[in-house]
Amino acid sequence: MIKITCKLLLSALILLQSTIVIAAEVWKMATPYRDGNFQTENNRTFADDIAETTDGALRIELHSGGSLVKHSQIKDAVQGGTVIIGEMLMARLGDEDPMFELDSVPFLATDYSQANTLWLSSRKVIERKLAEHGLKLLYTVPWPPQGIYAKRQIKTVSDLAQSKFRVYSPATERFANLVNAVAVNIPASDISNAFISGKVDAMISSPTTGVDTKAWEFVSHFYHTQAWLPKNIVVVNMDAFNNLDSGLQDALLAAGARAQQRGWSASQAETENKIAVMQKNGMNAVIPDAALMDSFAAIGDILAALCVEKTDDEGRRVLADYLGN
Ligand code: PCA
Repeated sequence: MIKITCKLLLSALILLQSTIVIAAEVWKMATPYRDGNFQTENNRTFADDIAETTDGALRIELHSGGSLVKHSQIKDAVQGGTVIIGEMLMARLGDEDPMFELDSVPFLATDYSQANTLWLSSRKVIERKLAEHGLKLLYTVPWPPQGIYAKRQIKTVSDLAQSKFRVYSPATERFANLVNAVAVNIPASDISNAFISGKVDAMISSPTTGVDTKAWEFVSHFYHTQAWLPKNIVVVNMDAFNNLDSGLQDALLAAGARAQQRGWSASQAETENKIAVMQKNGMNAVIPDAALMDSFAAIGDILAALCVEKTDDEGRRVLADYLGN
């Protein structure tokens, strides 16, 4: 009798164990940008990669365009664990720590090579600071360089005075204030409506976002100022990450590393392609002349000084390391 009970117990345990192994972990992933955008598509490939390399033991379900959680709430949702994994623009967190908006200081890092050097100088500190917020960083991907969109010709940045300037981060809001524009915070998904309804009439963003929003339907000029390359980050709730077995943790980190590499290449390929699309659609997409660049650089100097003042010793060390490279 005892033997039979024992056997039953054993087979029940084996059954239970195998159910545990078979049960896949499914994570919802909140992302802010639209389908088709290179950041979203890179996230989708990342999700496919994870499903494949873990044989379906970990699956990520992508919810794009802020459909699961609005961009402004993704950080808190992942930190609090209501959503396990999410993407956001790092510079949005600039008010929490200036280190998060180092990549949005005008003319500090203006091409992919400089952006990469800045990333290498700041990576460890950023990873640690995100961990202090309960977030494990998986990968980061820059947007193409930022340029000015306007409804008419801009000779210097002071021509933006009194404009209703769409902003997407504390750093872009500071830029708007410095040029005496009215800063209006609008998520990427609402840009087109905001221009068409007259809520905004100028902005700074990448050629990618210009094409995503069909900028030719509401502005005539794009100035390729190449002012900075802000980065998106993909983070996972730290407890959820720690609760994975080490095999799945490794798979997640490896897929993250591949996503980072793929994302940087995709981003780099975007700039020329998307400028060409804007031109084909009749936009005046141009390299700005010295007067515009000089006026922008003067504002950039004020913002860079502000950044040095706001950051702590660790931030200043990161900056010194970057500038020394
Ligand atoms: N596009 C995003 C962030 C930076 C960019 O190029 C946006 O405009 O919201």
